[in-house]
Amino acid sequence: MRLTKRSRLKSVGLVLFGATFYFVFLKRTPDKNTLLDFQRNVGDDNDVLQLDKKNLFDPDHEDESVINAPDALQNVNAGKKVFNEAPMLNKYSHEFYTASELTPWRSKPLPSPSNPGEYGKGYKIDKPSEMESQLIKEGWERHAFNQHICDKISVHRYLGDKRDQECKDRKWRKPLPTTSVIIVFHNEAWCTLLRTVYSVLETSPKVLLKEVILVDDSSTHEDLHEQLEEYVKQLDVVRIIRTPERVGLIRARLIGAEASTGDVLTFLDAHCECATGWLEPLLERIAEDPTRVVCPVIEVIDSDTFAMGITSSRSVQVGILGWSLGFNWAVQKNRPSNQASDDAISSPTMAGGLFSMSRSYFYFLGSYDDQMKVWGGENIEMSLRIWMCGGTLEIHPCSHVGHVFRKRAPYTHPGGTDVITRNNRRVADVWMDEYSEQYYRRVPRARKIDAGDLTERKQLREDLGCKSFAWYLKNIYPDLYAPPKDDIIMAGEWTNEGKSNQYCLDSANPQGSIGLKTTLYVCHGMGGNQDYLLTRQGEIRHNFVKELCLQPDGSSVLTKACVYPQGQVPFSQMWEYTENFQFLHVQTGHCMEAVDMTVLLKPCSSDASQKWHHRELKDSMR
Ligand code: LR7
Ligand code: MN
Repeated sequence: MRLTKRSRLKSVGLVLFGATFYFVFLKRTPDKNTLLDFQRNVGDDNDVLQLDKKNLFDPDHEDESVINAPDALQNVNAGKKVFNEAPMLNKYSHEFYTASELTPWRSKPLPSPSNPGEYGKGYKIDKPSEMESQLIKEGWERHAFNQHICDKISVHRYLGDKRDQECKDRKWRKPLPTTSVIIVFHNEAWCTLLRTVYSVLETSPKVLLKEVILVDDSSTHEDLHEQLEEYVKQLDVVRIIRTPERVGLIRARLIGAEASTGDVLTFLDAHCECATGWLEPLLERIAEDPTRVVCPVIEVIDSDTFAMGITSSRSVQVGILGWSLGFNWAVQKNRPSNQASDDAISSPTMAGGLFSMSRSYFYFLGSYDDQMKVWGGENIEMSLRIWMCGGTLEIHPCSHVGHVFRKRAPYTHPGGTDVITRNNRRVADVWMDEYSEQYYRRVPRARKIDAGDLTERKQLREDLGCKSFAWYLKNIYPDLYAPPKDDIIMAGEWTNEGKSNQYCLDSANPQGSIGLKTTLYVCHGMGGNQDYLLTRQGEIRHNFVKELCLQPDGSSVLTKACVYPQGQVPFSQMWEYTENFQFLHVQTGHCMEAVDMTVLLKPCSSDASQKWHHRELKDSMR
């Protein structure tokens, strides 16, 4: 299982590698399909937001990315301006909903196990006919997932109830707030959109579901116009709102929120599937404390087979961020010992698409930055804002919602990559204080992009009396390490003399995976995969999305989790940059050598392929 996932990720890397090659050598402007692929490899700042997979976590495997649980689990940091709406539930609320009171808005047709995809199983066509192969191909092109398979699976499919027993046994306290479910989309496939809607209607208690609001962000696909309008008429809690022009997912969500009337806003992407009992845990947490923002466990729906599983509580991953402002997943170690498997888990960041938040708290906290366009950045912005301004961000292990993870965005990105970088710059400039420099170091070209007017968002931060980014680092995400200036001996890219200094050390690791082999790639001066720090402690650190350290395994040079500053730098991660420009590995006494397009650890020699020269990054102000 693990191996297949790993190797699948590797093959994704190769595809991306190809896209970059295409761009760098043919100097073509990337078109809409290669745009995101391009960013991922050269190291733009939105790479991990479009993770193709959420790797399944194996708690017994030491190589996983692991972070420490913060000490502060609760709302420890109320800002100056306090949100003082009384919670709906208090310690005297002892009444529970009965099962029949929680009857879903619509009942699910009985599943027939022989139907494709039932019980969350994947579906594969063994020997597709020529015509079928053509359909499959067209589906992938149009939606970046296997639409043909998606169409074969019932929009009512039953996922089974695979929750942990503790979750199944839970009773939910009364009264819970109502929610509006807001689903924004641009050119979504009919099968995923409708399955998202039905899964909401067929799993959400009628008493809790006020409405489902579909916000069509100016889709051009014909079926999403009258046909959809007609179709949803039969589902009387579902409404469609159309944006006047393509406004991007952030403003589309704002439009949906404005039109909604429920106590709580619940956002979902348009290719999700809610599992039994997903809503009650989210709403109960908010009813107890309206400053909690609660995410379900986001399950992977395979983009090829549409298989979907359920994660058990002990394997739930939380959201983190890297200095390039990319989002990623990690497992928390040292979870508080009194934490039960049906307790919410606090999370430093959220993926962004799936969460519930009290409507009034959403507006109290400044909703979204409406100057952010199309896609990206808003999830990190909101995560930082929640934590720094007095709220709590958490994941409830009893709430499970699937999401189709795609390898590329199937839609156009008006404004190209600059728009995403601009969104991220707005996050860095408003929320990161002096640490914004860490972002600019990773994404040097961001300095040249105009972030627009930030006055309002800075004023919001001031008005809410939010804490500093340093506070966030210390209390919420202590594992995001920024080596102090004095510890950095040299930072930038490393060219290889044997390759005429045209090729650089390259992690080929846009997703921050652990255990990948270091490679060579044509120097691009843009940081990202080619940004390395040599530290006073002797480490070669690399952080594009995650803090990683170079550590050999046999003759390969791998990116591994750093040990310092939690512990001493191990000999296996200690390097010396010699006066002959070699990277000497202290433990083995061997040197890094460029061999073809790879980097290997070899006995030291005076060969030019072992000479590495430091070069500052383009656009860098250091
Ligand atoms: O211009 C647009 N207008 C839209 O309405 C672009 C997109 N959209 C819609 C789109 O149809 C979809 O329903 O917005 C929704 C999200 O877009 P995706 O599915 O292309 O985004 P994603 O799943 O790749 O990206 C994640 O990060 C985004 C950053 O802006 C959003 O926060 C997404 O909601 C978010 N998705 C998730 O959190 C699901 C888990 C993925 C992970 C990790
Ligand atoms: Mn999505």
